[in-house]
Amino acid sequence: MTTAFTRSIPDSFASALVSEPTEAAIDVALARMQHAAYERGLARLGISVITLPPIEAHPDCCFVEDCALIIDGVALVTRPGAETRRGETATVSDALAHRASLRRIEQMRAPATLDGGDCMRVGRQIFVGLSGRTNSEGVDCVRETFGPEGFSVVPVVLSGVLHLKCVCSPLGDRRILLADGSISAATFDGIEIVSAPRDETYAANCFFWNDKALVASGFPETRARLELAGVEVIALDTSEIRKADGSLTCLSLVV
Ligand code: CIR
Repeated sequence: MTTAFTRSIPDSFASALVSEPTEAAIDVALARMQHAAYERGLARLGISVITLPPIEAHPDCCFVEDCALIIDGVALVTRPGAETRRGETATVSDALAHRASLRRIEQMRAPATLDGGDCMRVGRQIFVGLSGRTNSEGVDCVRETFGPEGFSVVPVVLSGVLHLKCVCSPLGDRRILLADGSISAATFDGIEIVSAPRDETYAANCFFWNDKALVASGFPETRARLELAGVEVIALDTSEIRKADGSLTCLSLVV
């Protein structure tokens, strides 16, 4: 059975990093309920969940996706772009060290920086966003780690978004969900695209697994397009996670 790590939401979550603060404060209790529903969603997809304990000193610690890139039994523990998040990776690295399914664990070193949210694997390609969080040394490190495993690494220059996967996410090995008006479809040559309308960009980040997907609720057109493409949608309320610039893939790390 596939396993995913998540991390509980700390009391300090209300001080998570945000690019544009929302008027309403984060409701931490509600965020915890949404996180629990997410974990149940993973279970509905047939994924067994291991929940890591929160780290109070790191308000963003529930966004475990940013701490490692794991593909086909190889893990690269990242060096997150935000300095305040760098202390999150040690315990993720420790947890990964106990997974028998991993045959290699690498550690990213300075000056490289990379957030897992900037990485999207589609088949044998890994698209990596060059963002405010991920630099070219980070992209090089992904290439050094996964190139020998037969993956090609495609840098994607981003502007105006936190992470690559804020505007797109994989739907298996040959298809992606991509927000209209974000990245040019030409970047994803040979990959089938299901588009999300521009005014539903947030929903372009979904967690896809075996023809089902966890999708943010409140985005009817994206839901309809996914269903038309044969994806069974499990809708989840992410209001509080979103206030901290988080979305669905950010909350787990599939091993
Ligand atoms: C941050 O700014 O780092 C967090 N508040 C949000 C991280 C979201 N992670 C992701 O999209 N992979």
